[in-house]
Amino acid sequence: MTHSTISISAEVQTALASGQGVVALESTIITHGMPYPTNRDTAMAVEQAVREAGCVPATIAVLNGIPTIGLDDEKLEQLARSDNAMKLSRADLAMAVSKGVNGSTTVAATMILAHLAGIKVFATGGIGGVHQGAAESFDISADLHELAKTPVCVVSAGAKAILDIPKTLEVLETLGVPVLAFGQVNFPAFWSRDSGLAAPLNINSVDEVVSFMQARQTMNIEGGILIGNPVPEADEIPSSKMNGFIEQAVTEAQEQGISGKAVTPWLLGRIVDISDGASLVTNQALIINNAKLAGQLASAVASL
Ligand code: PSU
Ligand code: MN
Repeated sequence: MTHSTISISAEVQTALASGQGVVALESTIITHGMPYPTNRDTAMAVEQAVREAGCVPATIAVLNGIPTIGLDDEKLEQLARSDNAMKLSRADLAMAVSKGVNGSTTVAATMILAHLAGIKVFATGGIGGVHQGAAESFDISADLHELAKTPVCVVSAGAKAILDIPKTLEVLETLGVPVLAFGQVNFPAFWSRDSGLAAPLNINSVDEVVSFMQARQTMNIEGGILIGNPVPEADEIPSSKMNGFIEQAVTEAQEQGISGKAVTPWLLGRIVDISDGASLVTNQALIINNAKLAGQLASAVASL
């Protein structure tokens, strides 16, 4: 079913038309964030968590050049097995379309397509941000600028500690992106609940987020919102433990000259190895946890 240039699954279209909650899900985590079959199993568990919250999941990717909103199990399986999908952000999204190839969408590209489809809430693991050593490398994810521009509420577990979290928060402030920690004072750090830094804003319930979104709307404030939802305590790896793994991976990446869009996938993969698989288990748990909250939020937004 096409909206001239994009394909929206029948289930997602029906949900949008009937006022049921829809949660957008990214696909770079599937193609570049986790190994097969953990990537497929996680993607399916995340979709299930959205359904249990009474919403319809809309995993987003570009398939044979067509931006596709809502993947069935067969397409999800194909994407999870593929090793040639382009990693697409704002800059390269249109190239996958014009070349007619497959691509997975990062937070930035998923926001663009979610907004095009009329989806307001999106669950991911962690956003891209300012990388360590950015003063030299200038490596700052396009996710941050997208949050400033595109009106989608992104539920994340914070920013990965492979990034420079203080600088990431500074850039988000400069860009006017609201950063809300959910249920705690500090901004979460992906695998760990606490980044050691207070979040700029705090909220304790889904209703509070909805009121905040409504207040922004009445003042015509453009752009998205970032929610930092801490990983459940039982699944976290404390930062004291995580920091050693991260330091080793970041040093190795610099030594090996890993650069550009390869940096995030490389570091994530290396940290899975160094942590003996523990980071992957936590990664799965936190994204499912985000899907649950995003589902509650999407239901509340849809019923307005
Ligand atoms: N979080 C994960 N795995 C990932 C990513 C985030 O656990 O693969 C992806 C997201 O798609 C995010 C992207 O948007 O990494 C950021 O990449 P870059 O730094 O190149 O913008
Ligand atoms: Mn980058």
